[in-house]
Amino acid sequence: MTVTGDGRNTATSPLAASAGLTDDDLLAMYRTVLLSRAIDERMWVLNRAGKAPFVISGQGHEGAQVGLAWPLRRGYDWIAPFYRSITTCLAFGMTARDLMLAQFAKASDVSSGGRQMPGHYGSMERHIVSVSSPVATQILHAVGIALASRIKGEDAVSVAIMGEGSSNQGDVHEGLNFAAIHRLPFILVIENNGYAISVPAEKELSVKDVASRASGYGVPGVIVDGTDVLACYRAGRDAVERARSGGGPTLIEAKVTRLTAHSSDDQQTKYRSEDDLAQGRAHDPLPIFREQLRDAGVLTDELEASMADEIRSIVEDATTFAEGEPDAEPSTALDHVYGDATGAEPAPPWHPSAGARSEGPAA
Ligand SMILES: Cc1ncc(C[n+]2csc(CCOP(=O)(O)OP(=O)(O)O)c2C)c(N)n1
Ligand SMILES: [Mg+2]
Repeated sequence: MTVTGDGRNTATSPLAASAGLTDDDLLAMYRTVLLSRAIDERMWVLNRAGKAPFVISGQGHEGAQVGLAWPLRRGYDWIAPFYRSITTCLAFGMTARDLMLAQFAKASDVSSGGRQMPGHYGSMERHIVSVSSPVATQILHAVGIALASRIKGEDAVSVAIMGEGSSNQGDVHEGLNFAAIHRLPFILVIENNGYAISVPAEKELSVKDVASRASGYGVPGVIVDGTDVLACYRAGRDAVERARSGGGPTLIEAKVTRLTAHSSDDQQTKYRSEDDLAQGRAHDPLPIFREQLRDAGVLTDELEASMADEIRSIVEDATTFAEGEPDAEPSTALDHVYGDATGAEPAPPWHPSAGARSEGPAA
């Protein structure tokens, strides 16, 4: 292992080299997966303790999310994520505090000032489009952003991310067709976990793979194993290069597993067999990635211990910090829902242009 003065590991194991990465990159990806899992698990504890009203989880999707997000340029490219995109948002620069502020719906929540449902992350500064509750609408936002990138002469890539159930919405046909015709710098990521709430994939789709639909738009459709982080990284990297260089859109379908119920309001043992649940657990990307890094000699006992300590303290800090932040003022509940009569409504408090705004429009 080659460690620089600032602690960076610049070594390149055969595993890292096979993806054009360094061991440091692999460790940073693994750390992101660990952090995402730890935050997610904490959210469930908070829910069961009566402190968080609703949790929607990314557990089981982390490997695909980290691999696919890694090749993007943070704060330059754009993502239009969905409610399971916790690892994607972390990989794209959101912090544990940001995610917890959203979970507790606090006034200082960067995603929406506590106005969105939990799990609906967003950050203007980081180019993360706020999650829309009606599924699949984000493809239209992302394709519009890709068109804007083209018109402005930039080379920013725009990515829409959703589940396989959502991929059946009409918006997806319109978005992908438009993006394909105009060869926009756009990527559609489908995280296929085999369920849309309680509906199994065979009752959502008449085909086995969502990616097979890509040919109907004349774009590449790529299927990737969501437990294989580096395969996801390569698929993401190829699609980003293609989009950035004018080659047009790609549809990537990552086969993942949903380790939790659909949300904290669901009980999946009502509709999934014990065998199905066990198969899902066997496809947990976290231990699979961990074993891969250990076998490659990239992850050592010492590194694991120090990462575990670091992550524990980050999650503690984020929880304590977010819980202690003030709730939004009830008098601001209707801000940004309707414009005021003068049209002079100030920017929302989480908007970078809002500055030192302290009070909402007159009621
Ligand atoms: C337009 C619309 N229809 C229905 C819903 C209710 N709903 C929320 S999540 C969901 C399931 C989506 O399944 P999938 O796209 O496979 O994503 P997953 O939750 O499995 O990750 C549904 C039907 C919604 N939010 N929006
Ligand atoms: Mg699904």
